[in-house]
Amino acid sequence: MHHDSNPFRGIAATALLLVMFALQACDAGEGVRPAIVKNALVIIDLQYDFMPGGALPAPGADEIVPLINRLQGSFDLVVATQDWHPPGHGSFASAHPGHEVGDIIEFNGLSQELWPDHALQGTRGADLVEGLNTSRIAQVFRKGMNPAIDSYSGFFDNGRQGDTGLHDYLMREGVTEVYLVGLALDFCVKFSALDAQRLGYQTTVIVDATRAVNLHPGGDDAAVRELESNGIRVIESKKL
Ligand code: VGL
Ligand code: ZN
Repeated sequence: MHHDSNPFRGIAATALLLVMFALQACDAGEGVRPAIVKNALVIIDLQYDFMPGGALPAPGADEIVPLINRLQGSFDLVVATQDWHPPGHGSFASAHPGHEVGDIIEFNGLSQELWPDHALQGTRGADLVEGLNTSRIAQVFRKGMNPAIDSYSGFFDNGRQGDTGLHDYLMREGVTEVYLVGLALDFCVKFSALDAQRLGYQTTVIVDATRAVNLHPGGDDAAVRELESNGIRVIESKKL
């Protein structure tokens, strides 16, 4: 009998193909990475006022700039946020006579920590630091323009009324994974990461590329615990 005339060969080949097809279908199931993953590096508030010597410094913030420049090359897309307050912004202690920096007040129905004047539109303190390589930054999303509400997250204001357009932009670009770096870990990085996670992005904070203001001692450790307990990955850049 000739090989080619063996009918079992054809049946075996068909069965094998069916098994392979079934395995592939399983692969596409839940819990498996989608075939197309696009990641974005979101650089939060890398501005002079959050640098040592600035109005609201995060100690060591200058040290993360070269690292953030190096990291950019590992991502499909790079975007940034910029805190951008008008004079007399409601988050400034100076806008609330009788109160001082660090006080927590109720402001338009929300709990508001009071800050020194910072990130004033058009001032050098609000500029992104010159050491930051901006050649790959596709867009800068400004926040904190509404004097009646603060905006820690790069996605939404603190009352989740207004949004910056960052989510729409990332969706349009097909981004599924968000990596966050910048300032400050215990405020704008943390709240941006929590929103990214809630919005459905696979979310990672690269912790050595952040610094905290630590207005409350231990703010950085508390922030890391809160991020991790919300399912957000907190990694060191060397793990990338
Ligand atoms: C920030 C407090 C007030 C930040 C901005 O960038 O983390 N923190 N405004
Ligand atoms: Zn601010």
